[in-house]
Parts: sequence; C-alpha cells; structure tokens
Amino acid sequence: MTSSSVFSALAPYGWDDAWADEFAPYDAEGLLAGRVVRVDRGQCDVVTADGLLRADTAFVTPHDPLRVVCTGDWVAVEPGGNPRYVRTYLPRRTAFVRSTSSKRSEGQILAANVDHAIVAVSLAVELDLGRIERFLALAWESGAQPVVVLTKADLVPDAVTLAHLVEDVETTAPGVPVLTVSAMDGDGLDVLAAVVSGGTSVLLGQSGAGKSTLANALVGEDVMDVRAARDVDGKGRHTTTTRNLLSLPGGGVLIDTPGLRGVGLYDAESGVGQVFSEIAELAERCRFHDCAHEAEPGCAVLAAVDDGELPERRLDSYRKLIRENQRIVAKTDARVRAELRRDWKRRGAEGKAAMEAKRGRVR
Ligand SMILES: Nc1nc2c(ncn2[C@@H]2O[C@H](COP(=O)(O)OP(=O)(O)OP(=O)(O)O)[C@@H](O)[C@H]2O)c(=O)[nH]1
Ligand SMILES: [Mg+2]
Ligand SMILES: [Zn+2]
Repeated sequence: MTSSSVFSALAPYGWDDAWADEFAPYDAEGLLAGRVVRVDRGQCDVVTADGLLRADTAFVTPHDPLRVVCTGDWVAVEPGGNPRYVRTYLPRRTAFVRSTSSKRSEGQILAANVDHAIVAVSLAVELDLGRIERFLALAWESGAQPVVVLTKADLVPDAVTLAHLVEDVETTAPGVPVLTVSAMDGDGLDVLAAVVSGGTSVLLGQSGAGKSTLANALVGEDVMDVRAARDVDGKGRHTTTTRNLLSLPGGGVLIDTPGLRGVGLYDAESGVGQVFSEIAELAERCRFHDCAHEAEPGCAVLAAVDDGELPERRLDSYRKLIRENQRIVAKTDARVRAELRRDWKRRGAEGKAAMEAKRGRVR
C-alpha cells in the first residue's frame, strides 16, 4: 500500500499530512491506518485503505473509560489476525467527554477528533436553555467549535415566534452560531451543509431531536434509522444506538450519536467559562478582584442583573454549573491518581502482550 493510495482512500475521512506524520512509526511496523466509524462492545469498524475492517479493541487500555477506542479515533490496526487487533490510537486533537453520572464522576468519551460540535435542539418541545448551556460547556471544553442547530422549524407556528426562540438561544450562547433548520421542507439545510463540509462534525442532543434525520439529509440517502419519538421529553426508546461516522458527499465527516438524556460536566471549567463569557467580561469591572458576585459592594455582575442586562437565570445557571464542576473535579482527582498508578503496571503488561502477539499471530 503506497502512501498516496492511503491518502486518497482516507482523505474523505479526514486524513491529512499531520495524521500521516503521526502514523509514520506504525506504518514502518506494517500496521494499517484507519478511522473508527463505529464501536460496539469491544469491537470496532475501521475504515482503512483496504476497506472496512472489524477489529478488536481489547489491546487498547480497556480499563479507563477515557482511553478506550472511540468513534472518530485514528487507529493503527494489525494487518491480519483473527481476531484482528487495534494496536493503539493516535493522540486525539479533541475529545468530547461527559460524566456518565454525577454520583460516580466517571468520564465517558463520546467522540474524538471533532472540529464542530453540533448541538441539535428540537423546536417541537419547550426550549431548555440550561440544557443547551450544559451541552455547550462540554462542547467548548472538547476543543471543538460548538454550533447550535434548532431543528423542526416547520413546527413553529410563525416567523415572529421563531425569531424570539432564536434570540433566546443566541443570548444563551455567546460566540456560538445558531442555525434553524427543517429537514421536513429543507429550510436552512444549505447553511448547515456548509458548516459541516470541512473537518469532522458530531451531532449531539436528546433523543428525538432529529439528529439522524439531519444526517440522512446531509448524506443524501437514508443511512441512519429515523423513528418518531414515543414521547416528547426524550425518555422513550432511542432510535440510534451506536455512534456512527459518515463521510459526506459534499466533503466533511459527520458523526451521528444516540440521544443523550443528560450530560454531566466532566472537568469542564474553561468550557463553562466560555459559555458564560459575558459574565467573565462583566466581572472585570467588579470592585474586588476576587468578587464572588454574591453580595459584594461594587459588583458589576449583580449590577447587570439589576439593570436587566444580564438575565438572572444566566447567573443562576452559571453558579450551578461551576459548583457541579467543582464537585466532579474534587471527586476525580483521587480517582485519577489511583488510575495513573494502575496505568504504570498495565503498560508493562501490555508491552509484553504486544510483543507476544506480534511474534505469534501477525504474518
Ligand atoms: N416536523 C418535523 N419532524 C422532524 C424533523 N426532523 C426530524 N423529525 C422527526 O423527528 C423524529 C425523530 O427524528 P430522529 O432523526 O430519529 O431523531 P434522533 O435525534 O436521531 O433520535 P435518537 O436517534 O433517538 O437520538 C422523527 O419522527 C422525524 O421524522 C423536521 O424537520 N420536522
Ligand atoms: Mg438518531
Ligand atoms: Zn462581582
């Protein structure tokens, strides 16, 4: 396999010179480069220059949920073997991580190497601005550029109502483009198509938000199952059950994900700061450098709430997310330390296993 044929096969999936450089040592070992398009119980589908391959991920540090192979990862796959193993994944440029439950503070990686994190929000149900802020905090934290897509615009009765809804979301999302689309009548799809035509985008949001419907519209055929949500609060059955990476005909790569009931923060302090950037700006004008914006004299944040310039809901939401994040971080530190110790032991064992596998199975 020449490097130019690898390039032409994988470029539609986002392969570039920097990935090729990163992969060079594995190439020298005879491993295949590929991108993970789906992960399913210890197995993953990897698109390579040899086509779509199934590979086992057991080799890649299975104990740390943040270090498991995930959709969007670039991996080095063994050229043969039964099962065929993923040897490792290349260092991630970005990673979208949430905590699975606020009690256990365990991180779960949802997508890797994503440039645009598209938060799909249905206009068919009442807007939950707090939930949007939460998604955006994780999106900023991931290193990707967040975009909010308000779906099912055809269900909003009139243009004035639609404009108000968009405005509410815009004030909630400084620095974030807010698009409205209707997959039903095609409105706004061209703008979304332009956004996703470069780099890798991930569709995130609640079940029934219309993510897979958008994926199908962007791909131009029905590659993902779409089903009517059984109830409006997203607690019904999830139609999409795995994260799927798709190459788009107009350029760009799209990852469709199963609906998320909740997204807990996971070490997202800077992400939270970016979601509430106007509060940080106001805080620069507080009299005290370490103002907590609770009851301090000369607090510019509280003054802005009094003036109606800053919605009180925003300040409450900011405080809530900051506190939640602090709780998660406090719990994580001890756990992460314990994990790092385990890591050292594991790495030794894995090195040995890799050597044995190479001797026994490959070629
Ligand atoms: N009226 C209207 N309905 C839509 C639109 N887009 C999607 N829907 C409907 O919304 C329902 C859910 O759509 P899906 O695309 O399956 O939602 P999803 O976000 O992928 O859901 P999960 O896979 O469960 O996370 C389906 O019945 C769609 O037909 C739209 O633009 N307008
Ligand atoms: Mg879906
Ligand atoms: Zn203040």
